[in-house]
Amino acid sequence: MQPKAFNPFDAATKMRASIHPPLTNMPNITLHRVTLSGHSHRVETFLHLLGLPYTAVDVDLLHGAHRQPDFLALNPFGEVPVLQDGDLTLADSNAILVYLASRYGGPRWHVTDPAVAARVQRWLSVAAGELRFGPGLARVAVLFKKPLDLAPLIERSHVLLGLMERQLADRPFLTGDEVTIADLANYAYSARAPEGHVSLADYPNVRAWHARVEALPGFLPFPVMPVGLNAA
Ligand SMILES: N[C@@H](CCC(=O)N[C@@H](CS)C(=O)NCC(=O)O)C(=O)O
Repeated sequence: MQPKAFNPFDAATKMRASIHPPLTNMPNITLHRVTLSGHSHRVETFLHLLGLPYTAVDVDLLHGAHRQPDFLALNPFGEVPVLQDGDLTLADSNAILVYLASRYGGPRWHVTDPAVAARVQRWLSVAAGELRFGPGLARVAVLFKKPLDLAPLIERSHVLLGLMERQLADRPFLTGDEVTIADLANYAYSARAPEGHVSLADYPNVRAWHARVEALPGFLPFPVMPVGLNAA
């Protein structure tokens, strides 16, 4: 019997399938979210960019729905977003981004190069740290009239934005030439910094990066609120 001729296309298809198994069933995804939450937005916009269908459940934070036993069973931290994919329940926006990228993102979003993956992680940490407790918290203080001392939050936000400005001086996205989940994670709270009285006027590279993220096919806009520097 003749040995079967090597077909590079078959080999490549098999190799790809072993890394990214084809979706045999459409996923059954539910996103528990708040539309004004930047943490929710990063996940929801990624679902749109990936073209994944999902059911959205609005969690009524104002009336404490996130402290009820049914929600705490999904996330004991009592925070949105929470994503359910079939039997899997995941909390924490950045963890969800990592999951979606590796489960559904294909080579476009699933970073395998160790150095690039580390750079992505570094900026996910910034999103969970400096961004959340700088422009994120300043916005929360203004939008939800929280009794927080705004001045140090504004100061902290400008330190971060200055750093981002320099980072984006010679690259289109935070980690290099390609968009990654790190850009999605850092977008909403930096783009809406003016809602917390943090001006973006001195950060042209940051504003150009926002525009690049917004131009991604499928990008879901994050609401603009008439508060802070946006107030009439
Ligand atoms: N580490 C969490 C933080 C999420 C978070 O802070 N969510 C806010 C809304 S933006 C929340 O649910 N807060 C509940 C509360 O205020 O008690 C993540 O990345 O998902």
